Amino acid sequence: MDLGTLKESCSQYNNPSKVKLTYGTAGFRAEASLLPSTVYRCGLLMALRALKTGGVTGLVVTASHNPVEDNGVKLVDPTGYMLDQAWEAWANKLAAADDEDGTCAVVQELFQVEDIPYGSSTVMLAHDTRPSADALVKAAAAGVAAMGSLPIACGQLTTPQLHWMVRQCNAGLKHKEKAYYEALATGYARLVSGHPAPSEGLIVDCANGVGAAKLQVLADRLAPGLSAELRNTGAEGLNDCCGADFLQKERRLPAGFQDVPEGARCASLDGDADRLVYFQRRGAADEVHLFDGDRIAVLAALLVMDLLRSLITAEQPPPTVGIVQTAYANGASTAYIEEKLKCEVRVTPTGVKHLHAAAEEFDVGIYFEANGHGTVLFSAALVQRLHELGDDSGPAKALLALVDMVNQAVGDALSGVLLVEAALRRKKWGLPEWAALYTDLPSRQLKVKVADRSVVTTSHAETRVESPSGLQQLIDSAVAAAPSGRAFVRPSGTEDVVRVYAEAATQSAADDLARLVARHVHSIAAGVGLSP
Ligand code: 16G
Ligand code: MG
Repeated sequence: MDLGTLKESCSQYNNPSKVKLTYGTAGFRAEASLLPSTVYRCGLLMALRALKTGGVTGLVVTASHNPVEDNGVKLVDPTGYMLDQAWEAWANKLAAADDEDGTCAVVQELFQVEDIPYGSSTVMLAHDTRPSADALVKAAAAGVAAMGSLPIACGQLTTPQLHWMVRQCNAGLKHKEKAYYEALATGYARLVSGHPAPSEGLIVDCANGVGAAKLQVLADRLAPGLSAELRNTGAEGLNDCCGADFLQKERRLPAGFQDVPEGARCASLDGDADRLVYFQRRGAADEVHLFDGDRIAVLAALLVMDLLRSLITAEQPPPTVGIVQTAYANGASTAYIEEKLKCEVRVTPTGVKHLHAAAEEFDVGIYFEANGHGTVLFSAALVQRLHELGDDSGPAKALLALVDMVNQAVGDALSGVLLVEAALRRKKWGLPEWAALYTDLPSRQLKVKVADRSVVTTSHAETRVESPSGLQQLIDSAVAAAPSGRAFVRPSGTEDVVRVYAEAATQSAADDLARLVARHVHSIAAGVGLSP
């Protein structure tokens, strides 16, 4: 590495705004004009990460479900998972460097502390549909190139597609975008073969995001096996009154859905297609019945357990199945999983990296956040066993089809659609049967603006407040007074707010509980951390 050349390159991407961005729940996210220096430095970082690991890494320029003016980066390790958490501190340190000297100093420190070999590596780059993408991808590529490494521009992709491609590439498997569709489509076809398609097609809200074009390719590939009508597929209006995040937070019909009939089976992706929810119009107004990530997890568990039940042989221990949720999971879903499915539930802090890690501890780890991000992971040992059972076993073949169809790197709305459609089809179910599994407890989410959200710290997978002192006791007494009440608060990792979640036996009790807890957060946290 030539320090002079590196310094020259870094000086092109200094941070004139002096706004210091930090790695949030899933990477960096901010108003797009603030991002070039951070994205450039993420290019440096991922080239170094690739050198350190000896694999290919990835970087996606996206701000997911945020408004179109924002952008961000998501970073992909050679496993296809998110960047190793231990390296988030390096990402922050690089992002905080004042100028080219500061940036070069962090790079040198990284080489030394992480004992990184000199050489050349490869970083795959992708982006969503935002107008700010081109300049930011250029910044990322410049960062990779400044380390003497090779940036590979993969163009517009959904976030999960790039995760999938990086994973496949490092496993020495077919990893082009075409191979992605091939894997998902053939997996789906094998899984539903012999199970007739429902008479009604699916209507999908694509959030005017990158998922629209990609789902269209998949649907064309599967036609007539998957009948899907795509809406909100435009170049304008990204995440604007549409998309999975809108559905989950607002619980009302997205733009462009006013004419759908009451019973129609609808789904919604977010802007970078790593979240999925299903929904159904309810009543005349724009109210919806939401089928969130918790419900998708339950459906996935039913499918997996049905197949495993017919697979299990006496001589071998049964595969372990676990469902991983966060505190946001509706209490009714948790009760259903534990009491009816008799399946183990793990609760982790919010953020895919936490859920994913916990899911890896099972032979089949099903993880979903209520917001619709999740997937089903299969252990290498189970996959090997399924291959051994091979062609003689229908359930083994179906499970292997599931392994191909369900993105093993990260939650993926496109493979999620196929998962839900296949599970419903195999059970001959429509939305009513799926809805009837359990009834969600009424819930409410609020956000509270405070001077500094970091004054709120939590423990026990975000279910208890550690500081400011006294806040947890107030939450406890508010919860005790609400019928079937539960509430928690946590600082957001993506917005400058503290989030409040409450659920209770009735909607008005959940609303009251959320409001009361929000007031407590406001009064206790507002003064903490403010200079006198
Ligand atoms: C990010 C996370 C998502 C989490 C959300 C929470 C990933 C890939 N995405 O979107 O898992 O639910 O942040 O946002 O990890 P919050 O911290 O603002 O509540
Ligand atoms: Mg997203």
